[in-house]
Amino acid sequence: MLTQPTSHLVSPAAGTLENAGRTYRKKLSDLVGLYADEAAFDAAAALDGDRIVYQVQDRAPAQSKGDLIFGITQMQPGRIGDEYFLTRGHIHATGNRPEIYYGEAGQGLMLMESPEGETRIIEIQPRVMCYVPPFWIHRAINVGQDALVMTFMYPSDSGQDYGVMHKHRACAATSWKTPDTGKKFQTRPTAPAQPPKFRRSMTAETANDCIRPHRSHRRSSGCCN
Ligand code: S6P
Ligand code: ZN
Repeated sequence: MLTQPTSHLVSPAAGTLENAGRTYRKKLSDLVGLYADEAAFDAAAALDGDRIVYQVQDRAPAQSKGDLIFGITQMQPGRIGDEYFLTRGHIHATGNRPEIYYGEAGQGLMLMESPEGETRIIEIQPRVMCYVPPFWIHRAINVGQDALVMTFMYPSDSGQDYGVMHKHRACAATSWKTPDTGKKFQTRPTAPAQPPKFRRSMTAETANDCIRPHRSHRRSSGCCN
């Protein structure tokens, strides 16, 4: 039987998608291990662990290969230590599945890391479309003062692998403020704890720069939302 066409009003101001199939939210307390400054995270989580960092609404008309999942991500502005609020980040479980993000409101970054450890950053703002190619780890960051709202769509059989962020540490996919230099963000050099098989090399320099102690042993984001 054919799936029926549907229409979905996007509200950039509210960060919502009309007639979405599901909504989930990530609170600060859900995001243990994401931020470099663990003391700042612990303090913020103790103070207001229920604070919503981001909300996702999406619609999956059918799970079958060949269909699409589409939706909206609304990220609140904020920082933990010097880092802006960010999403967990993932690679698609079916690695060769791409994704499109489209800026609706606010100012953000899409941080991407290739299987070779190359980092790319695309600035997101209203009406900017960002193509996340197959096999690239991706994570969004709200670097603005207001909510960052992006719509997205990707093949329905993509799936998400969140474990990749722990396994590969994905240090490159992190940003922080540098008020002294006037830069809005920087990225950390890629430096996995144990270089995954597909990485070519890791220098002592980049290894030393990977200062983030990961907590994958404390809690894993798993593959569920
Ligand atoms: C899924 C797509 C988005 C993200 C959402 C939250 O492939 O990229 O729906 O799930 O932006 O990010 P994350 O990393 O917490 O799933
Ligand atoms: Zn994705």
